[in-house]
Amino acid sequence: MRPASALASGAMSYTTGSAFLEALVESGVEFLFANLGSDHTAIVEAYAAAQRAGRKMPQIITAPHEMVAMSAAHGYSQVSGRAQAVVVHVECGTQSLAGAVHNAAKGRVPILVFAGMSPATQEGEARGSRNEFIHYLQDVFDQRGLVRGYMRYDNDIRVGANVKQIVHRAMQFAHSDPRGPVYLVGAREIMEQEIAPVAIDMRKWPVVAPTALQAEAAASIANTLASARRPLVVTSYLGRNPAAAEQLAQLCHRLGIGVLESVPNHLSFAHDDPLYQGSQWNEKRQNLALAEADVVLVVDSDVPWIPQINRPSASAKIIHIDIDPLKQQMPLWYIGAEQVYRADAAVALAQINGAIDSVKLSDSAVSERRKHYEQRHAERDAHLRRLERPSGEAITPEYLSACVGQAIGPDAIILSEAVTNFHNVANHARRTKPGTLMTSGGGSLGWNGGAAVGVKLARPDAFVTTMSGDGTYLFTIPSTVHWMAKRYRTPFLQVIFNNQGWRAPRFSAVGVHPEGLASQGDDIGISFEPSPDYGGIAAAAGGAHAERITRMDEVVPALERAVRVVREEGRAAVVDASV
Ligand SMILES: Cc1ncc(C[n+]2csc(CCOP(=O)(O)OP(=O)(O)O)c2C)c(N)n1
Ligand SMILES: [Mg+2]
Repeated sequence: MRPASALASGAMSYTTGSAFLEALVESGVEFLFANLGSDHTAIVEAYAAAQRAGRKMPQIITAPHEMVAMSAAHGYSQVSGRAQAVVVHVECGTQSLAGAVHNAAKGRVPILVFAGMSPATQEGEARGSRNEFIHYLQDVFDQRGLVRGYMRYDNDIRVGANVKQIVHRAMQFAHSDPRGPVYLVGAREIMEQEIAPVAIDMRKWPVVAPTALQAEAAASIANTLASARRPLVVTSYLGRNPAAAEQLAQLCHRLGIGVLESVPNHLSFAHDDPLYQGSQWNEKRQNLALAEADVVLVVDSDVPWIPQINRPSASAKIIHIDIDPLKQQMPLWYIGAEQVYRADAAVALAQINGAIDSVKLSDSAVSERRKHYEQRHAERDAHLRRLERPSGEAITPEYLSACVGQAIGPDAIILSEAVTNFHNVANHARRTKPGTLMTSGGGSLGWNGGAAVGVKLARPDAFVTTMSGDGTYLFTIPSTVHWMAKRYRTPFLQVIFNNQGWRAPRFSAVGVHPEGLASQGDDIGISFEPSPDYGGIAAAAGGAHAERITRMDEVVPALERAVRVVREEGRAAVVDASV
């Protein structure tokens, strides 16, 4: 490394904080989702100096709540693949990131989180030494331990001299498979330390190249699929990489393979493709396609089935391809696969497609398989359309989901956090393109609002819609979300399935105690009566357009008004629908 004289010239004082910000710019960070505190003096000062000097900096996005900051970075990363920075206040700001840390880890979403640490001196030994009472209270023994179980990498910036290398190493972890969040901390005196600028050659900090199958493995999988009677692919998120979705479509069309999405967090296969066999969530029934398959290829899935309810037949051969086939962060995990491969889905599927060229295919077998799956697809489609039909006055989740899908069009992005209506969104919003339907990938509710802001920052031209439960809407911290949506001009449509509270905990209780007392309809602490004015919260915080609807005939006009407001007025809109 050589000193970069250009960086030093004219600098008032070049600190670890200055170098940290420069490293973010070098690694392509556009936004810094920030919730600042007394630990960030060096960063704030360096930022102001850089602005004064006209140097490029990430844009600061003020996030009044850390959970929303991290969810926004999560959304940004989901549609761009690129980690943004989240800056939070010492240990308590880290705790306020809350379940967004879980979501990023489980969803394998790259994000760089930085938190300061309480000053390490108290008598003025170095610039940044303790000068506020809070520095005594915020000093803890293991700040990184708060999130270590979720981070791909965590480190303490112990000296300023190599802070850039530490940031770039953290980013390598974040962007290399299995991707995910990373966490850096630095004490105030270290961030304030004056250092010599260091020039970084970004060609020397690449992401780890994707892993391929061994050539024999690709040929063996191609042969097994080609000679199967009922081959089925089960996936949950290979579509987060559109190239993998393309390869999957090619493979399935060529061989007549059905596709089942299990607890999908990214659309992986066009829902109108005749080979598409639907999705499975928490439905308490055996999936027919899974039961009938003799070869099941599981690619990129954390929960391909829930064996207590739904599983492949005992004689089915299971092949598993995943970048993290051991699920190293899950204490209990096995699916009975006979062949397991660690590989990138897009690379592996392209290899299998390549290997098919040298497999002798039986045209009649391929066309029989295709016909079988097409028939099943058509039956499913007819069934879904029957469910979507309006009947009576009340709004059904199926009808609402279908209407939303139509009102926003095929290119709009849906962020679904619909909980007991996850399957209704997946089944009836009729998405056809990878990238147009996603969930958080985790289970800590409250991602969708912040994520919508992040998705809009990454893709300003996209129409973004969130579909969530009423309970989940409150988990998003809507006052913060809608203030940010207004301030940063990231309008989106938020559709709420209002079923007067939390339905999922009742389902869970009844699932374990079918004849139990909770099943008998008593209030078990899950009702949101009296119903909050959900749209009113967003209107007060961010001037959002608010609609509250209770009848079937109100759905289409309300959605049309809301879509128009988002598109033409650039304001967010909330449609609170009683279901
Ligand atoms: C942060 C967090 N807290 C609690 C839960 C447990 N939980 C799972 S579903 C649910 C209810 C969600 O309510 P709502 O969004 O209204 O969906 P509904 O169950 O009514 O479909 C709760 C509290 C969770 N998953 N995440
Ligand atoms: Mg609810």
